[in-house]
Amino acid sequence: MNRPPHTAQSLPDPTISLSEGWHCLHMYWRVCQSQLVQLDAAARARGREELEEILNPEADGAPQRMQLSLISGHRADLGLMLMDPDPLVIDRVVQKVRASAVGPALEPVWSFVSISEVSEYVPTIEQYSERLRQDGMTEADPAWDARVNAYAQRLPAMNKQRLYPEIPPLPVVCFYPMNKIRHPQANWYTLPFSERSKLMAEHATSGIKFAGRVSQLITASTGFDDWEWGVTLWGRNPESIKEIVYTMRFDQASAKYAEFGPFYIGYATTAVDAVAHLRL
Ligand code: 76R
Repeated sequence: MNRPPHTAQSLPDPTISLSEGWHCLHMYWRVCQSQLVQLDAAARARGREELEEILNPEADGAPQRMQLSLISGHRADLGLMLMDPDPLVIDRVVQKVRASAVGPALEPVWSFVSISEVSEYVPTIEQYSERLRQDGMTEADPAWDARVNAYAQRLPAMNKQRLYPEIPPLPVVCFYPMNKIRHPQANWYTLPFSERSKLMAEHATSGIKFAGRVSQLITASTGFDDWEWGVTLWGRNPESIKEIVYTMRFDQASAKYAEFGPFYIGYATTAVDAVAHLRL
């Protein structure tokens, strides 16, 4: 699932890689039965083998991250999340699927293009210290140094996970896009930074209660797709997904300012299992 970093020989074109972070694509296909039955048995067998190779995250030239899921419901059958410094390495996978022998039977039904980032609301060490002060702590407090140092130690690894995430070993995968609204009565973009920061701190406090049960990746898509962020959640079980999405709707940042797009819920799988499950 997680591959070692690019070698010097395979560094992406610097003009289309990011100064930091990776390109990300969420791609969804539906199996088109009327096309599938038109393929003869040899083409289907060849197509299955091709897919197992194209969708193998360990294969040479595969993107840095690639996770397959089986999607519930009629809107899609197969989901693929891809991340890489080079957007064309990501696109190559999609084109290979299309060009495979079973490509005609795999109808792309949705996709979402985004990039990883460190949000502007992730507190710097100074902002974190300021929050401790607001909570009534002072530098004289015996726990002050421990708290600030622990945050300073945690921050680089947390930022690395936001920019170059490892895919967590959790079986349930949920994806949905979201915006912060610009309604005359509730316009996120006219709030001062201090107010937005306060709301995001409340959001983080409610989210952190799910540590260990749900892992999240927020990818940014302003200028890349029709929504402003993609939310990828990995859950230890299905009910944790329902609980986190429900709970976080009560955060002021979501209750008042968020709107959501379609939700895709699926179960992490391998290429070999996906091909068998989809009866290709
Ligand atoms: O990353 C951090 O831990 C720092 C705090 C934090 C930021 C900056 C954080 C924590 N989030 C941040 C940014 Mn989040 N998040 C969502 C959703 O369904 C909904 O209501 C909204 C979708 C979920 C479920 C979620 C979960 N978060 C953001 C942003 C970017 C804002 C920007 O940059 O303008 C969005 C759109 C967003 C949305 N968030 C957490 C979580 C969880 C579980 C946490 C705590 C986890 C942790 O800190 O380890």
